[in-house]
Amino acid sequence: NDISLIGVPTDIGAGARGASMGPEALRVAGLATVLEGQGLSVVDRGNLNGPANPWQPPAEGYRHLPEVVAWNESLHDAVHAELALGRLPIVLGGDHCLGLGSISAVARHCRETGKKLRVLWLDAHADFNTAALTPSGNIHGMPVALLCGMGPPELTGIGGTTPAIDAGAVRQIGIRSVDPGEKRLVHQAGLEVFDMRYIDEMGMRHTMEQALKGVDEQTHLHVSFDVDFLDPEIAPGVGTTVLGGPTYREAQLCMEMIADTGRLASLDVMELNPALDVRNRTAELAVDLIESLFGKSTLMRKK
Ligand code: DIR
Ligand code: MN
Ligand code: MN
Ligand code: MN
Repeated sequence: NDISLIGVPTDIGAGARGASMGPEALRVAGLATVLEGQGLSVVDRGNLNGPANPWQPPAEGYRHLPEVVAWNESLHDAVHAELALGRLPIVLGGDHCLGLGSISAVARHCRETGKKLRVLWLDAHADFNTAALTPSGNIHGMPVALLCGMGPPELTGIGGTTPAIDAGAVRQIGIRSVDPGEKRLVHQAGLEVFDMRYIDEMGMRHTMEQALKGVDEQTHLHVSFDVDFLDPEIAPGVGTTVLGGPTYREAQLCMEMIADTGRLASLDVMELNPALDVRNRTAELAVDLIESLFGKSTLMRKK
């Protein structure tokens, strides 16, 4: 598929300012050129517009709820339009609250085309908080719960169907920071989580085999890549670093095994925060990994 880049320059759902600069940092790191180097055709749609970050405290459990609604509605429409054109959208975040707008559009597209949705959520965090459970009010800690129908209707209703997705469509990988109440909800919802302990014990290869089990020709595979998935040693440019993430080699294998399915149909690259980065190295790393996600390999691969 031809690729469309959609920049979403906001940090409206985050606990630190700066992810709003993520789209430009990814462009500066050469994302479009690298994809073109893989033989892909790329169009950069530029950035969406939306409300500024008023930097307010939480109101009834949510920070910036109306602004988060506005950004996500706009992203939903943009992603859905690209999918309807038969293109592969790459969302350049922006904080991870935008996973809601992006994946609700993917889910709607799947309903319209009879595809089977599989979401790979690469993250240090489960992003499964609710207003009642959140320690911060930051909505970037809530998108998976919102997609599963838990939250206020102005968010859970984006895309026209609540819940937007079934928890059974999600596989979380790399998780190592889950809040106490969130932990109970993850268990209750039956989310399939491959946490760092699982990856330590079983290895990334087995982890990805499990996470990709059942993916076939009818599957729309969506990857929501929170850059804090990666170990902070190699990826310092994110707002909420958590020690003990996947190494460079583990992350490469993860991306390569996704590429091998040939089913990747949409992608989010979220939480990159250039204000916290070191000479754009985290953006460059993200681009390097995305190159592998779109099929770069060292040698010729058997099809
Ligand atoms: C924490 C941090 N669980 C919260 N969450 C995220 O505030 O809900 N950081 N997603 O990236
Ligand atoms: Mn996240
Ligand atoms: Mn995270
Ligand atoms: Mn590479």
